[in-house]
Amino acid sequence: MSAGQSISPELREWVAAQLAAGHSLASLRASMRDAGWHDGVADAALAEVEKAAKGESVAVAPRASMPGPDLSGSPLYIDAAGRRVEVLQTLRNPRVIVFGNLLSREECEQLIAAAKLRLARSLTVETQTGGETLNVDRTSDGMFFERGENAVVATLEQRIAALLQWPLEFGEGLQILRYQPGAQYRPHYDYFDPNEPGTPTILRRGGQRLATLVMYLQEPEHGGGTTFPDIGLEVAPKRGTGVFFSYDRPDPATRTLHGGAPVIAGEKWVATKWLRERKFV
Ligand code: PD2
Ligand code: ZN
Repeated sequence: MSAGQSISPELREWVAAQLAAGHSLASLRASMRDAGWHDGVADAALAEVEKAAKGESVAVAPRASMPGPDLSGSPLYIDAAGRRVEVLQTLRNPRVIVFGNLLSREECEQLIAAAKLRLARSLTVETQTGGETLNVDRTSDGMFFERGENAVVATLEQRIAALLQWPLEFGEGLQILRYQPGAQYRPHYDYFDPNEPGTPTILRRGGQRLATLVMYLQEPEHGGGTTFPDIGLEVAPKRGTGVFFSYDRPDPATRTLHGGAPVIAGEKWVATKWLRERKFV
């Protein structure tokens, strides 16, 4: 088998889903080649899944747990690595939680100041290939911090891991976005679409995304709420607060479609933390 590529559980699942959806082996092989998979790996994955379909059952590990705060006892506050985070709103299905006092004013300002030096027009992960491209649906500017890149990022990541009861290493690097007037992020899902040929490549870095925490670092004067069209919810982008939502499968049935409404006046800054199934490398 070619160096650096192997049949991951994600690739196996993707191939099985495509075959179940009626795609031919030839079209799958072509999609996999376009997405950068070597022929040997593609053929081995196709053969393996075909074999499984004929007799042996393919074990799909159940998701043991999901990220999220401990809401037992309906707490108004949660001590997260020394910060008293407020629980302001909770929704069970889909799971959406609005937190207050998640970041101090100083932390928001420090994140913005450090991010400003590296801002560029936002890219999104391109699920056709697993690479990154400019996306017309997202007109903000952005950047990523490495995990633990500086003191404020490291502190915040420890807080998030404690609050959401999910290992720090399972989190992607923190993303910072700036929306100027007119900028928006059209409604989308944060999970990676299992039907896209680039998805197995993306999933090799830590599996699926399971949850999102959007934190508001600077509030605009008007507009810029985070919207959830399927459930008629709009979260106001108040500095220091954040909205958490989780999705236990990569499927629209999770009703986690969400977007950033256009900023009407002022500038909106957010930090986003995505949580994966496994260690994000
Ligand atoms: O900035 C937002 O409100 C927003 C909305 C939807 C951010 C994201 N998605 C994201 O970073 O995924
Ligand atoms: Zn999003």
